[in-house]
Amino acid sequence: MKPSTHFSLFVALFLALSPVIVSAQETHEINAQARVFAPDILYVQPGDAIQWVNMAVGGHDSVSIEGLIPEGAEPWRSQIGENFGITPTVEGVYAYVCEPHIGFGMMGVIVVGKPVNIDASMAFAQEKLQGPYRRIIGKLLKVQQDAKK
Ligand SMILES: [Cu+2]
Repeated sequence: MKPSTHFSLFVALFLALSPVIVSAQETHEINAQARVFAPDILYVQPGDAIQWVNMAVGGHDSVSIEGLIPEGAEPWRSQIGENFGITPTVEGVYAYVCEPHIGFGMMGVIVVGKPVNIDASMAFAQEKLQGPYRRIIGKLLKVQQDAKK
């Protein structure tokens, strides 16, 4: 084949695949229910969008837990009652709480790609977290166990 034929094939292949690449980014919803997030553990791929919905009824927020997101990732804090979204690209485990309902254990974990920081997150949670924040440890444990399967 001539080099120009190679190039044409490459262009044709790229055009054929590019819609697939774009549509591979999914949007995932986390539904704020009475005192829980559903699902409370969510697995996504880097670049996927995450939306917290139904936040106004009951007055929920989503606040990342300091020390429990991957290094280099952006922490977040939504307004109470606001539907809110993030699109994390840094791989790893992210933990968050609903501050008004933290006493009910209203919190969750998002795993972006592989849970590369799960052991460090678990160690941090066990050493540093106080009071109701410690209820995230059970969810981290589940992620840790799933990662070993
Ligand atoms: Cu809440």
